[in-house]
Amino acid sequence: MNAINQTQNHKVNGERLWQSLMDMAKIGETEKGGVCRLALTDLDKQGRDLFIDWCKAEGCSIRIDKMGNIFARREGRNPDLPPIVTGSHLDSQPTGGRFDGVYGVLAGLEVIRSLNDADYVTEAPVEVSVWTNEEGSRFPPAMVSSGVFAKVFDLDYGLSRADVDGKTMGEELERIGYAGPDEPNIDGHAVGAYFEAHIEQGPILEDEDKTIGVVTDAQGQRWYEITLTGVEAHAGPTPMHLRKDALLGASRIVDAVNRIGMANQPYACATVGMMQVHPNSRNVIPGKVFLTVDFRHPDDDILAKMDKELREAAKEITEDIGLGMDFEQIWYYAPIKFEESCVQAVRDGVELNGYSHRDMVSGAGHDACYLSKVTPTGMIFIPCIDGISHNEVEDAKPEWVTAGAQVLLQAMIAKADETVLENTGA
Ligand code: HGY
Ligand code: MN
Ligand code: MN
Repeated sequence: MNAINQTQNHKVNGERLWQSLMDMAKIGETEKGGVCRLALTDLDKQGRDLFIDWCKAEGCSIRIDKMGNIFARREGRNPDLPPIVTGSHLDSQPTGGRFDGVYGVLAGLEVIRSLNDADYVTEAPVEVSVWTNEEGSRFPPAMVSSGVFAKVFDLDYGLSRADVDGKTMGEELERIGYAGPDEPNIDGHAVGAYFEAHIEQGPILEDEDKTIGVVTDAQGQRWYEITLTGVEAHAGPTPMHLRKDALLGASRIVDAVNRIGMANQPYACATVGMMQVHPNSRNVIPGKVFLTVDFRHPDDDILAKMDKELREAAKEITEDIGLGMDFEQIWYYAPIKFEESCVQAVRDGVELNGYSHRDMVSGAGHDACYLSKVTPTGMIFIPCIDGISHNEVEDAKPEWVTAGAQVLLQAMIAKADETVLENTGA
């Protein structure tokens, strides 16, 4: 009997998980039924505190590292084995939903609760992690703390990430009391394997009426910050041909970004999500515009081609109008392939429960993308209603929430017991 079959008697409690999701959603809840819990705000602290209280009630020990990453640990029979870790993030977008990130954290807590219900001790320890600032909304880039843990970024880089008001992650971690003592990297904290459960944040699973996405890959990303400088001038007396209108330049770049996305179909994603116009006064020709670009593609060569096309377009546009330009790529990671034994553990868990499923490439970035650089990693997707996410209406069905946690429980036990099952030839 292989490892996953040993787990078939263990069941999660879907109602309990759903209730925890709804309780957590009260923290930072918005009028439209979503959440706004930006990284390292007081509301993020409240969510972290609640999660830690729930974990302590389950007998977990708690570790916090210098990036504020939280690890709730349930001991196994063999403390010398590296823990099998699951988790995600508690920070949200400004108009975020009740499931993005939170689902993976609380599905992990449900694994702990279910193991306690069954009074079952795994061979390896099990941990649930909360990664600081996954969204990269308040402090760009995204996934910065799992990136420090995976040694993609150094600690100083991580702590120095600043928001639009100049507040750094380091300062805000101190302020909310989550600047932990532990080294925030894989060297100081071995991980045997990592699983992350997450809503798909797109329409495929629901469209195909599939309950689980077995995530095999994640697309790569490139993020840019562009500042265009023209000449502020009076909107009345300044003739059109003498203007150096920074917003005209920005609008042409927005159109170029969209054209590059459309020209690299299928799969390319191209978004300008943030723009600041200065002085933003209706009768002043804008002298300065800041905008962001988010490119994604599962093929690294095409992502590089999109990068080249953007640089050429921006250069041509700014020369034509006579604008200054500061163009910076602030973040890049190549497409990710998740590790076969973890993907198989997810697939086995799905088949053991008879859930409908399909393989998927993740369109979104997740902390699992960086964990995959330092430990065997797999992801489990569940559908979300109309595929909508990063939106206050984000929603999921209780049966999907339960199914994803059930697969996570079985994959975690299979991995945590792998050594003992191998020795007994199970
Ligand atoms: O942008 C992303 O893919 C993720 O939501 N941070
Ligand atoms: Mn997320
Ligand atoms: Mn997100």
